[in-house]
Amino acid sequence: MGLAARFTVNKMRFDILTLFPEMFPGYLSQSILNKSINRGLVEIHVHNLRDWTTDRHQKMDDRPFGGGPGMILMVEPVVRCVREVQTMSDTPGQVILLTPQGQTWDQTKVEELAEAKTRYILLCGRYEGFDQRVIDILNPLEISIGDFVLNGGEVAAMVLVDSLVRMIPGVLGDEMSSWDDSFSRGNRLLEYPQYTRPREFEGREVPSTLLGGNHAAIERWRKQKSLENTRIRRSDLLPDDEKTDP
Ligand code: 6GU
Repeated sequence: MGLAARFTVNKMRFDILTLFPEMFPGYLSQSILNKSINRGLVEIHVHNLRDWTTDRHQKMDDRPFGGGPGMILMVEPVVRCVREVQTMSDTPGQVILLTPQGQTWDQTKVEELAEAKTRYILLCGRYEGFDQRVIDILNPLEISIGDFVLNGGEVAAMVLVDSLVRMIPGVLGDEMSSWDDSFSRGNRLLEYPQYTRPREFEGREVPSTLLGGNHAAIERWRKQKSLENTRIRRSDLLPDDEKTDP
């Protein structure tokens, strides 16, 4: 397949639905992302949920039935917004609701989703959450970025965009491949240590193997350090055949 064909097929589109659209321009101007947008590999559209309200005060939230603290995002403007945004391109796209109640985002999910879909509609929550009927009607994929609570889904939406965009062929440049087998499909090990000049600093020397020019030996050293690092810090990431001590 030619380059042009590959890049057309893999173009990603994100529509971000939020009450705080002003949070995004700074993030979107970041180098890798901005370059990808300019090269036509990614399109990102940010929409203000408030634009889909119909009442005079642009009311988006209300108090929960049954009482309790906080405010709930109302079903009507949210559903109207998602449906209308879905018609703005030729595919409706995968609706993703950012919520601490969701499945935890990890590299396996990044890769699965990047392979399955090219358009993503990211719905950012605020306050105490969405009216349950938003979920019942839209049947979104519910995603959390970890077991902690954020003030809203916006930062999480940026995390999803950032990790998905790296999967587009051509975004990272030829020298790096996000699809490298040893670093994907849940087989990810932690990185090996890296060094650059000077060869000695405050009495600490660069490991001699890295200075020797024996590429097979360097490869072995790095693999060994990766495994060692992973065993010490994140043994949960080790593949089964590496789980016992060498
Ligand atoms: Cl996606 N949203 C919020 N509000 N908190 C979170 C989260 C999302 N993921 C982890 N914590």
